[in-house]
Amino acid sequence: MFQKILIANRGEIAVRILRACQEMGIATVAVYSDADARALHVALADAAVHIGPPPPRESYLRGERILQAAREHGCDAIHPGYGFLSENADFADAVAAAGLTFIGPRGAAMRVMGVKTSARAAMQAAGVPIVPGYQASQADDDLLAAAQEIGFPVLVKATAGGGGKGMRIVQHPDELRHALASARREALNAFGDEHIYLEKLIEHPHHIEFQVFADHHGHAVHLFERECSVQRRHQKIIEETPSPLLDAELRGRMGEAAVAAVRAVGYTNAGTLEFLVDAQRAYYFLEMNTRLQVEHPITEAVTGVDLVKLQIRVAAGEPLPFTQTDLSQRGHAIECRIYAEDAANGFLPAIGKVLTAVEPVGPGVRVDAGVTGGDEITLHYDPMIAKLIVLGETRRDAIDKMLWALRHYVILGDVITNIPFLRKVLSHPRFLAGDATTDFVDSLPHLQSPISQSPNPPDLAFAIAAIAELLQGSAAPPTTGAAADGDPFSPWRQSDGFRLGNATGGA
Ligand code: MV4
Repeated sequence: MFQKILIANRGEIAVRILRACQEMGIATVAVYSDADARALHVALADAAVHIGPPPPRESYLRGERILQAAREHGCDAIHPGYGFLSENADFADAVAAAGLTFIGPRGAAMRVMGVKTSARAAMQAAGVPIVPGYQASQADDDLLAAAQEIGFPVLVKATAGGGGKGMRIVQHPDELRHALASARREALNAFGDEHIYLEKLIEHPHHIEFQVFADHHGHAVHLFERECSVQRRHQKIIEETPSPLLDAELRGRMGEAAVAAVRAVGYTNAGTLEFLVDAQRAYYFLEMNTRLQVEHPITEAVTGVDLVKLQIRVAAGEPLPFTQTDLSQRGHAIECRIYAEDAANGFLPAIGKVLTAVEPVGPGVRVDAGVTGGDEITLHYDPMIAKLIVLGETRRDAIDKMLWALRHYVILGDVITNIPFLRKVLSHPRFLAGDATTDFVDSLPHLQSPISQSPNPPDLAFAIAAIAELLQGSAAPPTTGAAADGDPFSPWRQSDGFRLGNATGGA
């Protein structure tokens, strides 16, 4: 097993990974930018290395600098978290070349999946259903002929794509040339690669992904699905498992396809197969994410598997401790992403300082937060404040528990949160019926109209308690001194009741 792991990330996921390391008795090294000198992940790590100014290009994306920090601190592995360097094949290869372990798949597997057309080809060869499409030629005339063959509407996609960039819906043959030109421009700008391909447009799909895991001994399993259809502009908002759309038979077939995909590319460690599922419940491979995902806790909740510990164990060469038949889904889990954004104002980031956060606590409630009282949400990074995860016996039970938890999550400060918006979505008849597709949030403009930000009576009680703490003068951490230096023993970092705003957030 590893002795010391460098965590090449920030925020809640860095804290999540630190926890797993601490439980396993593995020493930790954090990295941080100027913006994060006083962040929770820095305070909790055994050591921390400053890697540059706030912009990611100058800090969290500096692979060479981070690798150097790992070497200097005698780390034997690097966990990349999600985002930043997590799907950078060259970084994974560089870590391995330096004699350290990258906690994730090999660079080669990332490259196959990173190029969307090679992923489609690999999946087709493995017998995984892909969306009908065309990727043989870049010539406009060939693409037009192919689009006629596929049938309109078609979707133009970027070969190097992801996140919807370089994507164009084309309803009619006359629009294709123009769409090709603008998709190429956008793809070149975003990815430095203007290659495009065509797919048939799947209308009103569900977005359902499968968690997969493979070890270095030829074993591969799936850990069931996550329903991620509630999203806005390719930003997921609510995820749940099991998916209300799948029955045991379809779940079994999709899970088998996901495992076949993993085997076909010699994949190791944690990964996610994204599928679109249409109204007829036909499923199509969309893309593979070669990393741990933001929404991994709902899978942990229903399977009882700690995915981060498993990533570490598998990377260290241990075999998977279970087979497919050992795994099952128990209960129903939902995650809400708590963002500092203003739903009533076009979902603009509403950043600022979090004075005090009072997290909901109770059976089946988990908060993964990287931000605590006194921390600033800045424009440099994702404005996610925390992930709220609940586990209920049934879907209805989980929804009720989530609504309870959202009512009892108090975040005081300069930030506006999407909590009122989340409550509206969770109470909406279409969500309650399990009918939400990827266009659900955008199709309901009234959800985005002004929503009351006023807290309910239970919140008010928390707010008064928090203000009482502020009046005692204990809530604002010093801007210099122990906490500013990231001292983990600073009383400002204690969670034993010295601070009302529990700094530890966890499971
Ligand atoms: C699609 C699609 C419909 N048909 N492909 C969006 C991001 C990119 N990774 C793939 N995306 C889509 N591809 C076909 N052939 C609809 C989407 C899509 C979507 C997919 C998953 C989750 C949310 C989405 C929101 C809008 C569009």
